[in-house]
Amino acid sequence: MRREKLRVTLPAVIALGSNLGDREATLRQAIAEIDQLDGVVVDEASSFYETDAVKPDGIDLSAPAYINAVILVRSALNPHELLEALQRIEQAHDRVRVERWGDRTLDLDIVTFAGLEQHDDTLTLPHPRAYERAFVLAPWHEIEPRAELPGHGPIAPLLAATYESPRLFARWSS
Ligand code: A4P
Ligand code: MG
Repeated sequence: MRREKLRVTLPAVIALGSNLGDREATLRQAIAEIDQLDGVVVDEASSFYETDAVKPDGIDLSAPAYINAVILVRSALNPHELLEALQRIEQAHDRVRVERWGDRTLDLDIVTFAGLEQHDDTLTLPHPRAYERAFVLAPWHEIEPRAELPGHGPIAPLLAATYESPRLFARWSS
């Protein structure tokens, strides 16, 4: 008898960001930890991009720059379970929440989950600001150029309309 369990997985896009500590090492560890989650597989990871910190008032060149990346995953967890799992990984990396959009060792956001559009107290899908953020769209476009953001359409023109310029920092394989 085959003991293999059938499990339905759905595709999701996760954005990673860090602007404190060893940023690249933190993101590499976080990607490995996401891949080790029961019910989540990482299919693809973008390069690492260095990006100027965006604060509620705009770009803040006095804040430490971020390293950002995007990964494509398949998830047997539902969106809220995935969010909770990502928040546990953030906590394990000593994430401290002080101010909105404040500096952080690790930020993990669900950009899209299986094309869903939904909103409640803890989760908004797709991520409400992804459509205007080069630090999400540039790494995502690198690994999935024909992707679409639910409610906003193809990401290529969305990326072209942004003003920030993410700088290639390191290749995934380096
Ligand atoms: N939440 C709702 N929807 C989602 C979602 N799709 N994914 C809730 C993840 N979380 C979601 O997030 C606050 C709450 O959002 C969570 O408790 C969750 O229930 P948080 O991570 O605690 O705080 P935050 O990240 O400071 O807030 P926010 O508003 O999510 O910030 P953003 O929009 O993620 O922006 N500049 C550069 N260059 N690179 C960056 O990565 N990141 C931010 C954070 C600001 N500036 C940046 C970058
Ligand atoms: Mg966040």
